[in-house]
Amino acid sequence: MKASWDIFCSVVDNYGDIGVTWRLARQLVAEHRCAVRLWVDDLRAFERLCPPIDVALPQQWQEGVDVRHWPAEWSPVAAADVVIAAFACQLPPAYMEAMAERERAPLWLNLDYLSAEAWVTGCHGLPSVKFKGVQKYFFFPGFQAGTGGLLREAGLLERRRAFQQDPLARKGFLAGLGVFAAPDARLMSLFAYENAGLASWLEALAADSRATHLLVPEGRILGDVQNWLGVEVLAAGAVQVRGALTVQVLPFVRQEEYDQFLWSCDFNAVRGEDSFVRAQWAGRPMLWHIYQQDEDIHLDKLDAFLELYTQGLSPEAKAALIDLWRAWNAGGEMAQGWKKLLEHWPEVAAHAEKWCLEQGSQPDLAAALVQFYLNWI
Ligand code: TRH
Repeated sequence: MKASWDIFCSVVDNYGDIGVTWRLARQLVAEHRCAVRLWVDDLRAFERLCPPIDVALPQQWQEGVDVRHWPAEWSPVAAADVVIAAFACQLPPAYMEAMAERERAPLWLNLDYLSAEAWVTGCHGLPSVKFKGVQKYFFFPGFQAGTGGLLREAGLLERRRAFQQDPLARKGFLAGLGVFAAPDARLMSLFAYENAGLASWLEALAADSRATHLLVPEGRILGDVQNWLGVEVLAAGAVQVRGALTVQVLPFVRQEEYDQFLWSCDFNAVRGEDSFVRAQWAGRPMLWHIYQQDEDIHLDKLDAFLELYTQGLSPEAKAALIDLWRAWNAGGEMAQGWKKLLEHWPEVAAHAEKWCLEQGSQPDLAAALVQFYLNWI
């Protein structure tokens, strides 16, 4: 019999919570033949990533996943064999009782935030709290052996490579989005939170000797783009040219398309957790806007990732990359850092592909979860 899985997703803000859990749910169904219920408390956020979602329905099937609206008033259901609380969300008390009532206790996991910090390896898989005899475990995604790995669908890197080696596929995909960049232009994507450093970066791109075509999906950074451009309104479809820089605003695309979008670009600025991982699978140079946390603890996470990611780069290229990422995450001046990065572009580009292949040789997160369950039973 198929193992049943319940994944609980509470959307705190933005799209990372649902982005990660939806991706995981689909993969467990498609590749591991699990029966998955995905409980989501905000179907509107879900709808942005997956437009067929009907926000009015308490239950619906999407790509083989049993999608449930997680209501404020919980109605009792039987607990699954495996229960995942994503990002430390609190399960409904009545569901916890249902877990305790099962003849055989379920495997209860907290799927944690992604971090490259060294302590993650030591904590991954450890027992956490207990509820009436039901043991909860920490499950940490990560970049190193000894962690739960990263979400990566079967054949993803092969599909990515085939796409990037096929200029017509790229052209066709971009044309479908209304993107017709000059053939010699550097194509870049920008998905970020509000950032005071953006103006200095756009300034540098506009003054560059090479053309840049910057694609900006609708979202939180748009206000800063608009201020720099000095325009009244900026919405999907807008194209503005300043010097060597063309800025084009795009609608938010569905999650599968976002991959091709990243694969199409020469450079990707991403944020949060899921887009950050997807940019790594694109095998192209990138810039991460990390999600801000209290007391700046996100900066430790940023440095831990940089430490890992830059291994094997020359000292100059390493310094250029680190300076640029730190400046971006401090809302600082970007022009110098960008110029320096351009000087090391071929090396940084080759390194992005190498990093992707190294990460791709490790077990993926869905497979690691299934294995954890099999070991546990
Ligand atoms: O949206 P994010 O900033 O999400 C989060 C949340 O803030 C969360 O609370 C925090 O814990 C977490 O980050 C670390 O960034 P993220 O994770 O990259 O999620 C964005 C999702 O949106 C991702 O699945 C990709 C998807 N996406 C599309 O489907 N289409 C698009 O056009 C774009 C730009 C993104």
